[in-house]
Amino acid sequence: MTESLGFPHRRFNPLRRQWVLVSPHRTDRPWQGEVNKTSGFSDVHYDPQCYLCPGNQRAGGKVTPKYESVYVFDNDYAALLPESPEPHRENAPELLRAERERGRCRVVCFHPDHSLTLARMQVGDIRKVVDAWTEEYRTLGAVPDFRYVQIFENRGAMMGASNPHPHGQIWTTEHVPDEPAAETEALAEYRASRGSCLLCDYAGLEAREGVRVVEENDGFLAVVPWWAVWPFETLAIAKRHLRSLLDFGDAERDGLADILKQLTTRYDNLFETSFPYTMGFHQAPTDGEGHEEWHFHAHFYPPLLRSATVRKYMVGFEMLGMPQRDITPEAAAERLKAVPVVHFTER
Ligand code: H2U
Ligand code: ZN
Repeated sequence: MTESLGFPHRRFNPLRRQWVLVSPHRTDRPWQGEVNKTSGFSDVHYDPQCYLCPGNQRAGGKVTPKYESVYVFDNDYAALLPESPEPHRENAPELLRAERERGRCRVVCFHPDHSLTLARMQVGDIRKVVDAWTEEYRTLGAVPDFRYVQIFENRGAMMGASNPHPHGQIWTTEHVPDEPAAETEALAEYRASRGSCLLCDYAGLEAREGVRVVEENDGFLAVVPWWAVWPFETLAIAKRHLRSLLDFGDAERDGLADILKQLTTRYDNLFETSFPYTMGFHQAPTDGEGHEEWHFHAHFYPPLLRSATVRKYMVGFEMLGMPQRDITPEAAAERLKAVPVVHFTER
């Protein structure tokens, strides 16, 4: 790392094609290594009030069955519906545009045990979740009207998760949403102009430089990306050029399960708390095109900055100008690498 990167500068995100302002001097203060007073974990394995625990009542009189590993159901409060009429207004002005958006929302319970999280689950059980995600991507993506399948997890109240029970969501839409649409354009343009894949090239670079690498296994490389916006943001990149979950072999499914376990464990260990985040996969749209340019990856966007309670706010300049971060991605990677690999609740 050159010393000049210790001063304010901006870095380019070639995947999203936007800049991030880096202000490293703002958190030059020594690291306190603060840990949380309570772990944020419950040891309640079954909560009679939880609508995701096996055998319990959900909204609208539905019952969550007594499932034993992974359970997927249609969201009772779905943001998208399979049928929705074309919004139509007589003489609608060009500046007041609307379009129909059809889709389907699913909820994925990762495990029947209420007290678990990805970080505290066995890799073999996370592998079952990977298999379920793959089947959901396959079947939802096969519907001709659905062009994108967004798999994600909101973890922790700070990120708006409504329930601590280990679960994620899948939203499928008629149009490719803005984030993956922007990435599709960047990946396609890079491939057209250089004849190689942006993320294959980037993963190679990160492996050589090493300073931003947090975790690695046979299938995946996890880094705090050069262009990270959130303090401890990470990007897990498939080592092979895999367009989507459907291109995964057995080893890569295991590799994804393992990298999720390792990353979430490092996050929890950082402030000895159940670390909040939004995590999700970006992969090829399901619009019937080949999408050779697509390269599967997972984004982790965690809000915490200095402790279990002090978070980064994306306000002011970030909302009106551009994203900004205080610690360098290299410093964040170093901290994530420095924590033990065993979960703090098991030590
Ligand atoms: P989040 O914790 O990420 O919000 O996901 C939980 C989802 O579960 C949420 O989208 C749904 C909510 O709509 N839900 C049901 O489908 N049925 C219920 O009985 C309660 C909540
Ligand atoms: Zn529960």
